[in-house]
Amino acid sequence: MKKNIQQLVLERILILDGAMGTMIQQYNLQEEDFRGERFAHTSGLLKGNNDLLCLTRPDVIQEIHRKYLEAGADIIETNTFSATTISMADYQVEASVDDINRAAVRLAREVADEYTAQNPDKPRFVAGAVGPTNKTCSMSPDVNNPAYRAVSYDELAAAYQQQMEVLLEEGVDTLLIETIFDSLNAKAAIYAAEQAMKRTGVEVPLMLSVTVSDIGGRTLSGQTLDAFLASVQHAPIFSIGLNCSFGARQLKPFLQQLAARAPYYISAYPNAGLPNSLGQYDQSPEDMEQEMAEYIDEGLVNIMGGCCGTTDAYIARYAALVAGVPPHRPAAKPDCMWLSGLELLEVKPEINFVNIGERCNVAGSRKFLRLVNEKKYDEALSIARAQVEDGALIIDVNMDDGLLDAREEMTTFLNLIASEPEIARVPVMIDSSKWEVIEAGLKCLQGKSIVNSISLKEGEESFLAHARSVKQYGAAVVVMAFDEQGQADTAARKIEVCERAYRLLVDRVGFNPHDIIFDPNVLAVATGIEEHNNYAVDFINATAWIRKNLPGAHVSGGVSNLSFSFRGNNFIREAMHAVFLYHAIQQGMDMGIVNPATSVLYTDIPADVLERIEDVVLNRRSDGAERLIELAETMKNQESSSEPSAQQIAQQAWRTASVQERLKHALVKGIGDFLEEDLAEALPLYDKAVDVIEGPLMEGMNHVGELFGAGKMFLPQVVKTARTMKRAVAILQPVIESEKHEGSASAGKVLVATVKGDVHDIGKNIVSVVMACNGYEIIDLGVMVPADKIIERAIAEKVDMIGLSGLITPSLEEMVYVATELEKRGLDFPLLIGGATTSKMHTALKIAPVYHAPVVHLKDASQNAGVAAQLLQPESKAALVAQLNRDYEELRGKSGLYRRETVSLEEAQKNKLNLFD
Ligand code: THG
Repeated sequence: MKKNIQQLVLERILILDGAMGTMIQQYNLQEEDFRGERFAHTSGLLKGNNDLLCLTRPDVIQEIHRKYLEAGADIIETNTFSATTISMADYQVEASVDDINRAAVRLAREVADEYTAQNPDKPRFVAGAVGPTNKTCSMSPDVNNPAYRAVSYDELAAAYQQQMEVLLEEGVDTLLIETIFDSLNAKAAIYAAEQAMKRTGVEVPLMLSVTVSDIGGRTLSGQTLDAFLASVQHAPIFSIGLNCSFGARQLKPFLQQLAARAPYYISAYPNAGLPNSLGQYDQSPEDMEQEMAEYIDEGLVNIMGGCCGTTDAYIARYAALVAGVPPHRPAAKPDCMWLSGLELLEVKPEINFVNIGERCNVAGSRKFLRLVNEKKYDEALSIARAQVEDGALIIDVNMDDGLLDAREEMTTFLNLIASEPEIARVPVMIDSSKWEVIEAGLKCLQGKSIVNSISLKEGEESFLAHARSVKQYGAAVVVMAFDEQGQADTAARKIEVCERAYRLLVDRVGFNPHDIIFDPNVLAVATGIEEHNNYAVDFINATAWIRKNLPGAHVSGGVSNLSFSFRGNNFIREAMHAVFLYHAIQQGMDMGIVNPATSVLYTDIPADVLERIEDVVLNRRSDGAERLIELAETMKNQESSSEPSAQQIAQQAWRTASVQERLKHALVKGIGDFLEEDLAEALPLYDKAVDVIEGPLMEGMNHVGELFGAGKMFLPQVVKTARTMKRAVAILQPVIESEKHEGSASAGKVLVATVKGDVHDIGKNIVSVVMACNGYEIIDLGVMVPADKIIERAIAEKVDMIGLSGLITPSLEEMVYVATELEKRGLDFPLLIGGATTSKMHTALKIAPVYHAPVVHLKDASQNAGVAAQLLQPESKAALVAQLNRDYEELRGKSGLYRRETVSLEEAQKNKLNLFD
């Protein structure tokens, strides 16, 4: 029995063919060859339309296939990269796409089967090649009209489906959606593939191959590879990989990134090196072979071939390379929700709460409604941008208004967002009660978004249909606790509806449980109607039950609904939200639609106010509502008189505290407005500017850590404080510079960088400041710095040592990698290791052993200057190294113990967010 691709890929690395274009060039074909008889009278030039050769020079195409099979290719690609009506329209031959695809498969199939027959132990396969087309679905080709699109999702999907149906009918073994440069195009192609498989009844594995467009490793449409993985997560993917872009060497870091995260087989078919000044690829087969060998050695690939510039001479070298080598083992499936905009958002348990910005909602903001009505989209976009700046991890967009064409407005606004990288960074929640508006939104977003919402309101049939559709578009979903009887208001009803919806989604639709978000209805309390008094408690109780009993599912809600009765009194409203979240998050509410600009923290609420609010939210006394209204009235009266309001008092009181307290407060609350004046006041009180950082600013940051650990702050608020810290350090920087001894020689040269994969730099910046203060010359490479760049600069600048920083756990691996690379290249820069996730134990066990030069772990910024000084003098350096060796030996001896400790260390890290990377 001939083995299929799924069986063979388990056994060995499969070989894909090389470029079609490079091979065709060798035949020196002329315009007449491309035209043949069939297109003799077609207007315009046809030379260069390679896919046409399937009809006009089938002999050439088949010979090329044969050469690749002869070279050992297991899989050959049909010559159909551009065979869609969209790409062929440029040549006015779109009427021939069916014939091209049909002929292309027959040519490939025939020779592949011939080779299989010769040697049934090495079966050959045909991949139906599907290119990206020449149009992009998530960007505007018109600079003056960013909402414009040259092609729609529906047009693309239809064109792809037409091509794929023919490919499937003619018997390809797999569909290869390749050279993906826009994830929305790719999603349309995936959608089309599923439709085509349904229509033809032929199911084949789906292969995807992305091309990265810059050295940052993003697609042309701006997504990171991690974000792309989220975008296509819904598809039944066999393999994913990279092609084109660069040569094998330059592609490697991105392939590593992909292989580490993608739960699929991995493919790679790079170009033959980088193009020379003439745009030709001239890397030799030998050189490419060597670079591809690294992929194999590092266990990165399952399928490998070649793109631009490669020929059968390149592919012929692969067979010996892959012989007997174990293929890549796919990464585990994610056990959390993945969402994406341009970047990935992993909703992991460590993120205790994901806040979704509520302000781009025509029903929830008068201002937004007015701006959309007046078509002032720039200002409307500013609302979105402000929310992201304020820490919203997702933004909700709602255009449901009786006087608006919601569908059109949704499309326009989402298209506009796509061209604003600071906004498009985050995933979108498409909020509408009209299905056609949701569907229109889904067709605009390249990331993995959230549909808000579906429900059982109209019964099971329409619920299932909508859920299936959401799944096919590749989105997560909010399920409102509604059913045929209406809105669930008691805990029991909420639980009943959510459980029923969960079973339908998981059992009947096959929905990924991590992609389900229940909304048990946040309803207004203290309305004066007694039946409403227990609404918040019911929500919180239902939340606890859902999180315990419906594995994987999340809980969210529209938090501002809670306080509708207190419209006009924002302090009370925000305080109610803070109280509600404080209790609901403890019971497992892990997402919420909120105003991200809210500034009231649970801990800010004066005790008397807190008591009355908790009475209401937790329904602790029957007169709770009255008493809160009473309190709100007095606050309102104050507001309406010329006296400052209680809210203003609460907000301004801190300005009368000592300067140290003010600085601390500003940090904790993320208020940047008074930094200039407060820092100016603080400076004379300290010896050196850097002491202000090490004193009150640090204290503030430590307090943030405590609040976060206690669940009294959530991540975006922490991010806001971090941003304030950065601003404070930036204000102090010039003072620190001027305090350095003028003209004195530099004590030494230190290169600092936050390692690849990590964007945190507050700690690194503080270290830089402290060291600069001590007379060191700092070369700061910033964040996300790959090993290569660190090493190149260290050599070029002849630095005395390298400081590596990182806040997140994967940075530990990356630091080991940097050390390994330093060792490989025979270098001996001492390494300073610092950051929240680093530890002396990890340094002793993992980093120091791979590198012969000194590797020193520093637990905080204050240690750096001293250690650096020691490293610069031979005697003290020797003493330090001896001490390090003793310490590390001792730690390694304890490593049995360490294994136990790592668990608790990791646990500890989960609960603590140390800001000093
Ligand atoms: N669940 C889900 N989606 C939702 C909700 C929900 N989407 C909409 C809404 N509820 C959540 N969004 C908001 C947005 C704003 C307000 C309340 C909920 C709000 N706005 C001010 C008001 O009405 O007083 C308007 C202030 C202004 O005009 O600026 O309170 O529950 N899944």
